[in-house]
Amino acid sequence: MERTFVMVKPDGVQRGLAGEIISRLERKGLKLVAMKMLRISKELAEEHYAEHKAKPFFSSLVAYITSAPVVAMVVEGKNAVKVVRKLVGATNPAEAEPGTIRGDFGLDLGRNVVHASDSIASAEREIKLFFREEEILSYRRENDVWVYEK
Ligand code: IDP
Ligand code: MG
Repeated sequence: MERTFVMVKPDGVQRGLAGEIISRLERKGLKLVAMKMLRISKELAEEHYAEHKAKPFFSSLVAYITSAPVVAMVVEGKNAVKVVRKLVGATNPAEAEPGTIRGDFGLDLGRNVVHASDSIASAEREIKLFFREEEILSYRRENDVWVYEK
């Protein structure tokens, strides 16, 4: 099974959308295997968004993501990376399709409510940044026979 990293950003937590976002992941059939609430440090933010270091919005992005607590998760499922990116929607909430998290809950590029890994390699890197191996749970879900054909 594939794993991806999902995070309710500070605006999502402040606006009381953490439960709604977790609920959408659960309803899709995805399995939560790790979750924590934390206030991201400047160092962790810079590492997490390292690919954007040279971008003009980098310092405001770091300020945003460290401004208040976030809810970080590891989510597991068939094609989890791609499926979660679809649920999350386009980066700019103004362009994200209705029905997606960003399409339903955001208006501004700099306040787009949620993060999700964009590839399997990013997922592995981001999961390691936020979780120790022992914080990721391995457990059986009895209703998986109703989620997966095999
Ligand atoms: P993603 O979150 O959809 O993967 P990325 O291009 O990886 O999008 O950008 C990371 C985050 O940086 C975005 O989610 C958004 O919060 C922020 N961001 C991206 N582009 C801009 C911009 O042009 N202005 C302000 N913030 C931006
Ligand atoms: Mg990205």
